[in-house]
Formats: sequence, structure tokens, C-alpha cells
Amino acid sequence: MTDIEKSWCICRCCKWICRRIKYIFCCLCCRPFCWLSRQSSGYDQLEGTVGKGKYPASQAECRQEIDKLNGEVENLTWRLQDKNNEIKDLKQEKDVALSRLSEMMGSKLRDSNPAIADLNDQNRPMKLAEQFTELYENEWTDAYTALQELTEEGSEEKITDIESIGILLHILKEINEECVNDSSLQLSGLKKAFQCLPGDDCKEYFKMFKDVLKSQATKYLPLICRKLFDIESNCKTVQKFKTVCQPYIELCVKICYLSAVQDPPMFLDFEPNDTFDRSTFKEFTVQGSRVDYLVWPALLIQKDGAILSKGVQKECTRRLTMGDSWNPSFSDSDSDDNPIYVARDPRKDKHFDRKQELLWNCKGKVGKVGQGKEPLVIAVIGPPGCGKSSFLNTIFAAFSNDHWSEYAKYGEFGRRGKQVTRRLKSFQKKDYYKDRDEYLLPTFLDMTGFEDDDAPLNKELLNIVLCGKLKEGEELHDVIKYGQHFGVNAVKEKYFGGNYFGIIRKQESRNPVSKLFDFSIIENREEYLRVNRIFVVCSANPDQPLPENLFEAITDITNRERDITLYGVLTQADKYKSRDQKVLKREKEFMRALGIPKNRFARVKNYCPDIDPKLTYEDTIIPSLDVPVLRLMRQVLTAEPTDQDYEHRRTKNGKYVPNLSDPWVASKTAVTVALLLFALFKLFKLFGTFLKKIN
Ligand SMILES: Nc1nc2c(ncn2[C@@H]2O[C@H](COP(=O)(O)OP(=O)(O)OP(=O)(O)O)[C@@H](O)[C@H]2O)c(=O)[nH]1
Ligand SMILES: [Mg+2]
Repeated sequence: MTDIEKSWCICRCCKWICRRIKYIFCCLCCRPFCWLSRQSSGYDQLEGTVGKGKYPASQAECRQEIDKLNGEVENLTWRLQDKNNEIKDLKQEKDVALSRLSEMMGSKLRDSNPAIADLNDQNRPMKLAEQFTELYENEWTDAYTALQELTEEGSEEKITDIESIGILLHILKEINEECVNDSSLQLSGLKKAFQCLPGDDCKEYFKMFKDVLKSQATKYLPLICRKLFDIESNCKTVQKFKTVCQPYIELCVKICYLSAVQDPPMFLDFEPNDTFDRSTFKEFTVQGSRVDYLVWPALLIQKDGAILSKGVQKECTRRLTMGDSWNPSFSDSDSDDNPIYVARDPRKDKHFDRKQELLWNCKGKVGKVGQGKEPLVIAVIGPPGCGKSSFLNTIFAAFSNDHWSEYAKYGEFGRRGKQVTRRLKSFQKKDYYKDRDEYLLPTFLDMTGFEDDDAPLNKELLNIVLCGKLKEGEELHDVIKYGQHFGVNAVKEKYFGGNYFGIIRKQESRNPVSKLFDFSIIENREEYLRVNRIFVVCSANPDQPLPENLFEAITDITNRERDITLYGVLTQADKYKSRDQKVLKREKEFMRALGIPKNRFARVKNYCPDIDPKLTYEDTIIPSLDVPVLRLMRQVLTAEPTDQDYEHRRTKNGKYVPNLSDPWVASKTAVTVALLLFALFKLFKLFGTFLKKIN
């Protein structure tokens, strides 16, 4: 046996013995018990070569050989690591080179080619076009509404719709000119600086600087704004209206400058053709073939290029160009003597445009769904047969561009001196307005049968209705019956009482025994349809007395409920002309009795057979009747500070609100509940003793 063989354990010996005696089974048995058996295959190989000259025979030589091999392995590992690092570096260099190459190719492709957009650019032409459309829909509308609250210089006249449109267009035009000039000035300065360079180099540098100008444009915006607001600036309209239209101006600056620094610059089309081009412009309010005036320009990807955002134009026969004054050349109300013009095509009516402007104006005031507002509730009240329902139908026709419809039934009630049933009929937007838009048009309340009666119960009933304490479907005569049975105070307590689920004893029971047990439950009611504005309607007929008691009851309530505003309407202006002194006197008395100023008053002619015996209005509208109504509606729909209070006071679910903050109510409720529990306890005890006795 060699030295190596000797150094192995007994198992090796065992194997060796087994091999010699060719008894393999014994070797297999030993294997599981020997941890060194794993070395066996290596040992076998070694065993075959040892002594044949391939490996050194001594242990020292073996160790030397092993050390040498280990050194080689280490060396190779180092080299491998070096090579791996080299590969990594090369890969990184390749990536950088590739991205530079694609950037260069991209910028060469994009150079003066608007068809290829850089999708990483947040201010690329498509995005700017979206912002431009939003600017018209949001900030423009806000600025338009704000402008109409202003009065013209040196007069008390308010700025008209057309004037507001012109001002806003002028602001945009001035800003755009300033931005285009500014960016072209910067580029022409650079061009001069690169003039000395050879052609191709110059082109490359110029492109690079254009890109820098574009990428840094947003940082330059505050400077442009300051420049525009400077007294020395040429933008006089911007300066004049900078406080009223600031958000609009700032957004105009942003979009105009970012459009001007695009490569090639984007283009605002302020000069449309005479004939209406539907591919470039949308209609402002009406349809037609001729352009009246420009409301909003179209945005093109470049001059004579594709349209990214359509403009808006007003069409009709009258042309108005930039720089004209925007004073309307017609008055809002016809003379009483003029016959009413009823045309099958309402566009031929000279009041048609004015109607569209007022309509647009009203819609601007009400706002849209989703702005956190609620529609206003407007009640229409007046003596029987004065024209309330006819007036409501006139309002609904004025809101439409289609035809008159009988939404509120007119001429049915209050005739022949009969007692009129008190009725309430509400008209929500969905009931009377057929266009599908999001404007929050008001809810109207047709109140019939509120007599000229100063009885306290009538006053209380009016109070209940105006404060919105009646639930949908609740009958007015139930309130009256309750009042007649239990008295006005009980009515007051039932609808306005401070109790929440309180229990009171009825005072009216005559029988002393039933008086003891006759209770009723009192609820403090939520407001269901609280009225925000009231139209008090009366006929202009000077021979009819004014319903002073009704007026007094209404003004009493509106004086108490400060968030309800009164408006006065005299109907039948077609029959009773204002040049008649008696009619004029009635007008003044009417306004005085209600305590309203002139701007909250209107004389109207309602759609009715007297106006047009042929009932042409069943197929069309009569703009001359709509204009005075829309003028008043514009005033009515103007937001008042108390409108917001009302929103806050309402609960979200419209349910009863507990009023337990009142200590008296809280203690009363607590005592009632305690008494009930005590009575129940006693009852159970009695029942228990009774059962015991039986057993
Ligand atoms: N000539 C003329 N008639 C009108 C006008 N307004 C209303 N009328 C007529 O007056 C009558 C009564 O009109 P309604 O609208 O029913 O009056 P109301 O106030 O609703 O009546 P009640 O609901 O019964 O209280 C109808 O025959 C209408 O045609 C108007 O402006 N001019
Ligand atoms: Mg009516």
C-alpha cells in the first residue's frame, strides 16, 4: 500500500480488501457509514495515475502543485472580472451613443416639421390646443360675466354683451401680437450672432437654441406678464382690464407665448372669411351663412396649416370688425304702439340677436352642473287671473329657440269670482327646457289661489310655502285644515317649531279626559324647496285694485327672511300702454307697495291669443316678447351673497334635522322617554305579580 492509501480510513481499507477478494457487497455495506466515501471517485482517479509519472508521488510535491493551481485560478478570476467590467462600460457607452443618435435624428426630423411631435413635451401643439379650448370654456366665460358687472366710463350704462366679447378678443389679440414679436425678436438676435458661422454649423446651432427657447419658455412667462402690465406697454386693453380679467390674461399669455416658440410657430386666425366656414369655426349662438363678428379665433398648427382648435363666430347680417365699437344699435323694448311682429322664421325678427345675447348672458350667470351650485327656486305669486301661468310660459319660451309650449296651464282657474283652490306646481329645468346642456336653470313655483287676504292663517301658509317647509306632494288644504282645527300657533309649531320629535298636548280638546291623553308629535322640518326669489305678478289694468294685503304679507316675510328677493311684473302691457297716465301711476304704486327699485321691475306682454290670434307661436317664438323677460331674468339670476348661505344651511339628505341643541327640547324629550320607560317597567312588574298569583 502507498502512503496515500494508508492515510485513508478503514472504509478505504475495507474497499481495498473487497477489491482484492472481489467481494463487492461488503464494500457497499460499509459505504453508508463512512463520511469519506464521497472522496472515493477522486481517490480512484488519483489511484490510477499515481506512480505512473503524471503526478508527483510525494505529499510535499502534491501541495506545491495544488498551490500553483490555486494561484492560476485566482489569476484567471481576476482577469474574468476585468473583462466583465470592460463589457459593462462598453455597453453603457453604446447606450449613450444610441440615445444621442436617436435624439439627433429626431431633432433633424422635427426641425420645422410640426407633423412629428415630441411626446415627452408637455407643451406640444396638441396639448396647447386643448388648453386653448379650455381657456375659452372656463376663463373666458368667467371674464365675460365679470365684465358685465362693470359700467362704461363716464356713464352708468353697463358694458353690453357684444362689448364684453370685443374686449376679451382684443385682450387675446394684443397678447398674441406681443408674444409673437417677442419670440421672433429673440430668434432674430440669435440669427445675427451666428451669421459668421458656416451654413450647416449655423443651422445646427440655431436649431439647438430654438429648442432651448422652447424648453425654457415657462420660466420666461412671468417676465412677459410684467412687460404687458407695464404702463409703457402697447397693450392698452390688457392694462385697462387687468384686475377684472387677470386669470384670463395670464392663461392667454401662457398659451400665446408657448405657441409662438413652437417650431414652426403656431398661428391664431383672427381674420375669418366673410362666409361662415364650418371646418374652422363654430357658431356662437345661432346658425347662419354670413359672419357677423368674431368671438374666438381658431388655432392652427402653423400659418395656413391644419386646425387644432376651432374658433367661434357669431353669424347674421350685420358685420362688425375689430376696432369697431360694440354698441348695439337697437333698444330692448318696442314701443307699446308697435304691432307685434310674428314671423314664421324668428331670425328675421330684429330682436332675435338681442334675445340670443340675453339668453347667453342668463346661462353664464346660472353656472353649470358640477360647480357646487344648486338651481335657484323662483316663486310666482299674484292675485287670481293676473297672468302668472302665462308669464311662466313666456319665460319658458324665452329660454327656448324653438317654439312656445303650454307647460303651465293658463286661463283655467280663478274665473267668475269663485273661491280658488290654493295649489302649488313646480317646474324644474327638465320639465320646460329641451336642450341638452348642463346649465343650472332655475326651478319655478306657480302659486295659485293665494288671495288678497290678511288673515293670519293665510300669512302663515305663505310663510310655510316660501320657506320651503312643504314636502313634495303635501297638500296646501291639509295645512289650512290643520290650522282651522288647531289654530295658527299649532301650524307655526308644526312647521317651524323648535321641537324635534317632541310631544305636546293638544290644547283644543274639550273633553277633560281626552285632553289628558291627546298628544301630537311635533317635528322640526328641513327646508324642501326654499324659495330664493319671488315674482309678484299683477295685471297692468289700472282699474283693478292692487292686492295690498297680499303685498303686505309677502313683504313681511321677505323682510324677515332676508335671503328672498322680490321682483315685480305687470302683465298685459299690450292692452294697457305706459303712455296712459293711469297705467304709469299704477306702475309707480306697484313698485312702491313692494318696495322694489326700477331694475327689479318689468312690464311684459305674455304669449297669448290676444297677442297672436292665429297662435303662430305654437310653431315659433316671438323674440320681441322674450327680450324684456330675459332682461329681467338676467337680473334675477345674478348671484346674491345669500344664495351661498342657503346652500350651507341645507342638509345633504333633505331629512329632518334634530334640534337637540335647544336645552328645553332636549330635557323635554329626555323626561318623556324616562316616563315611558318607567311606565313600561311598572307594567312588566304588575304582569309578573299577576302571573305569580295565578300560579
Ligand atoms: N292680452 C293679454 N292677456 C294676457 C296676458 N297675460 C295673461 N293674459 C290672459 O289672462 C288670462 C289669465 O291668465 P293666467 O295665466 O291663467 O292667469 P293666472 O294668474 O295663472 O290665473 P290663476 O292661476 O287662476 O290665478 C288668460 O286668458 C291669458 O290669456 C297678457 O300679457 N296680455
Ligand atoms: Mg295659473
